[in-house]
Amino acid sequence: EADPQDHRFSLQEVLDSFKLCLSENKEVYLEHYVSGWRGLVKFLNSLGSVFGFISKDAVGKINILEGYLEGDNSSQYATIQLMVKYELDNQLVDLTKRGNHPESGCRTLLRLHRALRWLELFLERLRVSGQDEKTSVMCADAYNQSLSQHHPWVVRKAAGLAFCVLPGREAFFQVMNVGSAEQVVSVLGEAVPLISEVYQITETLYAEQQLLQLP
Ligand code: 1PX
Repeated sequence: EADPQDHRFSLQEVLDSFKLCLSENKEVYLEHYVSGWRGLVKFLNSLGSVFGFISKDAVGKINILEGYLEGDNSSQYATIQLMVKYELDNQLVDLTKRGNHPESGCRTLLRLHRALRWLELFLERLRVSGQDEKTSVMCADAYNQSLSQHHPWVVRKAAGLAFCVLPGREAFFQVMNVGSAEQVVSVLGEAVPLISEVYQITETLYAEQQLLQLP
């Protein structure tokens, strides 16, 4: 029997993963990046089946990356920096159109990376929000400022509908499992800069290698 605790989301757990993500010389450990996302998916799953299509896509991508981490070339996937170099050096990335490598680590991670920007914006909005603000509006604003530009109309529409059934701010804070609203705000204050740093490092790396538009 699986421990039910294991299915319970804790924002602290996600925070811990993102803390472990950065090496001393600011490389991003893929293992902890992926486990941060696993934690976030737990949260999403605890919000109900309406979010199933989002969590399914995220899990698919997490599983692809985990496959590389456990595969024959796992040492090449220890950090995002190594992964990018390894896949590019070995022509394992479809650069301009989808071809032989539709599941490259580079293109798969890029999708999560774009979603991480949404997360950063959303969590910052939550952090500074007042009691009466709607999570659905904060979530939609963050999405429209970031991830939505990479999604076709149907996905934007479906996402918009899902946002409408998000629980209110208070219930949302409870699902985070870190205690009082003040404690949530304080953990967010720690989480947002960390997520932001991981995002920026990845963004710079992808920009340098011209990988930001991978198909
Ligand atoms: C403490 C609060 C934390 C809240 C955590 C919520 C975690 C959300 C995880 C979202 C992960 C989304 C990954 C999306 C990746 C993606 O853009 N995929 C698309 C492109 O992939 P492809 O392989 O086709 O190139 C794909 O088409 C996506 C389909 C699913 C719809 C994605 C909608 C994303 C909305 C993000 C907001 C989630 C709302 C959660 C509310 C809390």
